[in-house]
Amino acid sequence: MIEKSLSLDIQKIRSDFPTLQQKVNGKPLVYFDNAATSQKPLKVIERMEAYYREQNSNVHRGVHTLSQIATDAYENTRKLVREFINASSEREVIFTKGTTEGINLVASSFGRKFVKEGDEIIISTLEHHSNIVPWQILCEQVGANLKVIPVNDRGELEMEAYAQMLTDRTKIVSVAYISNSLGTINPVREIIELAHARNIPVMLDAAQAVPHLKVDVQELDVDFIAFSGHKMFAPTGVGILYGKERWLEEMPPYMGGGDMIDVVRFEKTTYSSLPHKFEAGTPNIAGFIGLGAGIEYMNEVGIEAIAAHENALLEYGHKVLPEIESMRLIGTAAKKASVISFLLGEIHPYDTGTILDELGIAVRTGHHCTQPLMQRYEIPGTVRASFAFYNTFEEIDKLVEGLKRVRQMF
Ligand code: 7TS
Repeated sequence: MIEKSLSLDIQKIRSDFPTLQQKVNGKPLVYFDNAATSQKPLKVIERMEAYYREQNSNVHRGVHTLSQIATDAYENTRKLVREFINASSEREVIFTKGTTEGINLVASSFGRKFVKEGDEIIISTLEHHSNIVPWQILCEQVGANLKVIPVNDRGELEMEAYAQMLTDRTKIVSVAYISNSLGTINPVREIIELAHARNIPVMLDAAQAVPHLKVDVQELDVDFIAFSGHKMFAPTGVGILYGKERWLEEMPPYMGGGDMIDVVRFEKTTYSSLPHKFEAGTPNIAGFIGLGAGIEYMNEVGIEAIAAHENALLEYGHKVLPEIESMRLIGTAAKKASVISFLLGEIHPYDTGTILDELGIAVRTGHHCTQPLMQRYEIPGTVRASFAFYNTFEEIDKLVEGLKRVRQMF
């Protein structure tokens, strides 16, 4: 078995995740919905509980001891994130609610400052709705136009079309690093180089990338990235927007309120310096402390080992799933990560998902918040199995058995 050749001690890792220990519908849980949200290790759960039990206090606001402890723990996450993505400064690490808020922040704030009537914004066909709708709202507000990079039948971006789309009117390019529906790893270096040749900034939706591969913002030379804590073994409701300081300095605040101000006067208010200029109001303190613990956990396992194990799972899945009768893979790009989307003959994805659930196998079914992509393939949705480093080859075998059962029932 391929697993034996890998360095990860999967059984030890699995024992760190309480949710993975349970039975669902009388069967040991096979959790293949990691692209929607990942499970949380004890380290994250216990760290958040410790904050609420022993340290609960607001941040940045008190001279008292607990507030200082809470602030230090909270700000320590910013340091961990900076190191994790290799940002050059903590000023470039903005705390958000998640990927969705990060993209909305850039569309709203960058958009207000830099996007005017007749300008163009480039996205792609395979975007999650959260990297489509904020740009559509901006375009409607200012009279700008949205351009969409097409995808080929395998689920890869058509790069020649992209190169031709870039014009002097293009103000920003925003694309997914990895597609949540197909698993395609987009050629982001090339996308960034082509845009930068015309001084156009690039935003990457890195929600599906950060949990699976090393993202180094300086090496990529990317202008903005957004990602979510809950897909990287940390809690929901916390996320990160990275932005190059030169852009963030020029951009106006997104939300007004406490913490983001310097001096408030009715005549004129001045704002905090970065990163707090973009962080109004009391944040999800326990959540960010949990995010720090999640990053520490990923660092302990090692992103290279994570990627190697998940690639082996993906390779195995791509080998055994097509052996099932009438299996149609949706998304067969040359470069993929952690996601296998498929349809089984004419069987509706929802029916497949329901039967798999009875067998304790959790997959996601539907359009995965990528309706235009489903339209591109003229399908209502897919069944999606998405892997994390705690998944095993045996679990993929169970999925295959489950799918054979589905076939028999229809
Ligand atoms: N971008 C991508 C590529 C995503 O996969 C998701 C969530 C988001 C943005 C939005 O992230 P949020 O944390 O702000 O909600 N993707 C999925 C999914 O594939 N199934 O459920 C959520």
